[in-house]
Amino acid sequence: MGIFIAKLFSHFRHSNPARVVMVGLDAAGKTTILYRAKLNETVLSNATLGFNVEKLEIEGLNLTLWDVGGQRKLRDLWQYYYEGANALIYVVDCADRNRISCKSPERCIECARCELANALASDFLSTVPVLIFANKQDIPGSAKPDEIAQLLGVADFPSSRKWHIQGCCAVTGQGILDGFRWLAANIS
Ligand code: G3D
Ligand code: MG
Repeated sequence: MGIFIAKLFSHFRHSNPARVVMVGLDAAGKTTILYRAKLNETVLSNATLGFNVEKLEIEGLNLTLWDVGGQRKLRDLWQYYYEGANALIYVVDCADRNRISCKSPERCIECARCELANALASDFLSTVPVLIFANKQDIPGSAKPDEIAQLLGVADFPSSRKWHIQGCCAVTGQGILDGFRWLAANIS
């Protein structure tokens, strides 16, 4: 009986890949992360004007990873990708200190902190785990994951929210697999 259930479960895992949506400001490194995870290569990317999507298998987790363009005029479109999402990946350029947090009491449409808050306000994302890639750790002076936690205000997340900040460098791949391991362990 146990073996039957395990087979059934693995069948469903195989046939129903998790839907993972990846957003973040333009030039944060989303497309570089997508192809690092898919091909283990650095792929030269132009600004993503729509989206890129790839099927991946990482740590036994089958997923469809949507990399959605992050330019300002495209961010209103992020909400259309959230329905049915099983997880959100949010990518931050830790070297671009001017755009991490605006410190304004109002939500702006310029900084990573406010755009993350806008995203997490979606009903479709209310219960999904959030993996934050603190990218570009190779650049001297970039904010470390602890500082990113503070700048993004993760302490204000509801206690029910599963979240993790993973320092990484998409061009070398450092930290990327660790991030997806956390996702595989926390996605339902
Ligand atoms: P986006 O998809 O979020 O818009 P991209 O971002 O993946 O297109 O990356 C934007 C630029 O940042 C690219 O450089 C890319 O090589 C670079 N980049 C991505 N990740 C890292 C990283 O971890 N470290 C460093 N140093 N650079 C990174 P170009 O020059 O092609 O614009
Ligand atoms: Mg891109």
